[in-house]
Amino acid sequence: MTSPNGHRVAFPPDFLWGAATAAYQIEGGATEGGRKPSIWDTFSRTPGKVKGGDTGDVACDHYHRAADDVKLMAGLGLKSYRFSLAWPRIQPDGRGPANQEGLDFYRRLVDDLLANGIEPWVTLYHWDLPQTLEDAGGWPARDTAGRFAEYAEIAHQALGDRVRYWTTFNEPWCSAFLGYGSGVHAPGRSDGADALRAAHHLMLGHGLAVQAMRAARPEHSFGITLNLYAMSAQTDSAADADAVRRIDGLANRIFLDPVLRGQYPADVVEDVSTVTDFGHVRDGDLAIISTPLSVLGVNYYSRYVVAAPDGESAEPYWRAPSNWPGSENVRFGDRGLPVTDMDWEIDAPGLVEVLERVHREYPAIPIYVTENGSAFVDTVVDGEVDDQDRLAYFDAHLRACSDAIEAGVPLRGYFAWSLMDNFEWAWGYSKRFGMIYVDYDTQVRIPKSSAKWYSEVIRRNGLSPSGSEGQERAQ
Ligand code: IFM
Repeated sequence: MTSPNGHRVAFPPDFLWGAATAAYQIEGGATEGGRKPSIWDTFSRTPGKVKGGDTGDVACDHYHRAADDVKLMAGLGLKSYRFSLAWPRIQPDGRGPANQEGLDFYRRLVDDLLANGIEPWVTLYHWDLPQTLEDAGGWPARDTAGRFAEYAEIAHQALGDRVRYWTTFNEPWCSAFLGYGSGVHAPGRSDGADALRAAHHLMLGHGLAVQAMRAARPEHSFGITLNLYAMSAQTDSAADADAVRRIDGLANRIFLDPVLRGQYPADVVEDVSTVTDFGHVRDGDLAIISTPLSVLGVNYYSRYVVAAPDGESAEPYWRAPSNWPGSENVRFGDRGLPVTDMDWEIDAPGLVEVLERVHREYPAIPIYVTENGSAFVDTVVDGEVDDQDRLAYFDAHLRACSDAIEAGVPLRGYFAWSLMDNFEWAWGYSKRFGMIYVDYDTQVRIPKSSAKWYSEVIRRNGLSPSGSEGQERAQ
């Protein structure tokens, strides 16, 4: 149950307040410092793949403005900053020696964060596979898992004296199913069997990397970030309930079960049996994949409302390029709730459901919300951006976090997505998720009302009645 909006909410004293970004979405400097192309460079430069032909070549120019961006973070009072390392900056060909210039960039960033009292939280992979590894087969190829573990070791060795929090992957579902299933993300391939192979090798790379890093520094925190969805059936029919089971299996349990229980869900294996026989899974893989973790990162944005295939279709499930191999013609609906600029329904109670579910069904593990946020159309008026819609979204979801904590979920921190507007993948720069507005022509940054409000939330370690931090600060 979500608390009625409006009461005062206090968070635990050591709650970690942060904001998140990802390398390709903000850095730019695509050809600088020895960086070579990733699959997102190739994909975004391919006509028709990204809205408006946008690329991450310049993005928020964070590569040149990192020091100023850290000052902005410090001004907001962030306790932690979650960012990703660009594999093609650190190991430009995805194998072989490290690129010192790439490591130096991150070392400077980390030093700056620490000097400002901000805990660096590193994600090793946020979708930017070195193109050379994609050319060698990409994530459907088993070797990529080993390459990832090698890269993780290099990065951890170089930054492990300064960084304590290590996340292997951000949202491997997207890498596997958007990248190799429907192909709407890089590298733009569409084959259900490849998507399932990719998912397995991403998890294998995760397990191998955690083992390698933990062997070097067992005191560090190691985790993975999954994008998890609340699930509802469109109607109370048995067919819709089965459709929910299928999508829950392919969106949530296909990662949660192997990583936290060491097994694939039997019903999912059955659902995808027309697509793959899981011949790519070798003895011992699941033991590696389920290497114990210190934390689980949960990214939450919305709920899937799911309905069975249309009764008129001859074949209940058919094979086609899709995010949902084996369940291609499941239908997605809505609950008539207000939506963000992504058309995603705003469903804060869904976050409580997700957090409680993970805590109930999987082994006890500390949880962090590593992403949560919303895109809205922003306008600059007299040099200010008054994004009350985004502020309200954060307020509702933070109240949901508090409800989850009250219900006993070991939720230890929250990272707003995103620190600043950035390259929203196939949507290019057309969607703004930031608490800080970025003028892409001038690279001027403007903290929006939501940023000022969040800063107060952090300062008070809680929420005031009816989100009044925002009103107080915005006046
Ligand atoms: O921008 C993305 C981010 O890279 C991964 N999680 C979802 C965000 C919003 O779509």
